[in-house]
Amino acid sequence: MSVRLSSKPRAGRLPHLYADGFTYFLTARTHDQKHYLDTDAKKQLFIQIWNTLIKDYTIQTYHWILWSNHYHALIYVPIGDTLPRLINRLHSTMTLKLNRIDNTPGRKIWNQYWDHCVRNEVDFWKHFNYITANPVKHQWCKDLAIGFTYPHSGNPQWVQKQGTDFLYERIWSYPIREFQPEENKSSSRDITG
Ligand code: NI
Repeated sequence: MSVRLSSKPRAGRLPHLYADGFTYFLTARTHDQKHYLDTDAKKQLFIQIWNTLIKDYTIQTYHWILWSNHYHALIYVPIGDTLPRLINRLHSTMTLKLNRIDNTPGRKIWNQYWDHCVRNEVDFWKHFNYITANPVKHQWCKDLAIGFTYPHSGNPQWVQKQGTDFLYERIWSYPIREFQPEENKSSSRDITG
């Protein structure tokens, strides 16, 4: 396994280490958690850019969910270095496009992002389930079954591929209670754009 520096260390900043061939759980928020992605069209734009970039970097998406003010993704990253590049390009492109749409040049859209290197199967499924159940957590719905239909996520795709029983079984096997990655800021990165 090779480990790379994601960027040259700069004064006052620690170098970030990203290992090759690992699964990462990613969370990023908008600046001040404002609802900048508040329409379906803006969310579609994000998804379009995301799909293009992950193809470029041969990154694989296991699960994802997009809200108007943040997103989560569980991804496989063959070359660790490409993770910060993906986020930089995603965020800068979205910033440019949203500011063009809203006629707000120079507006800051994104804040920090958090990444977590998934270490084992239990960790993987807990993060997977965290995304699956996210529509309930964020009170989009009360019932998990309705959460499976949240359109801006991998949920409908997983339902189509494996069925709802599979998603229930995963949650039952790897409960997400007391698991709150969004509050773990130990690995947060500052990012511009
Ligand atoms: Ni969330």
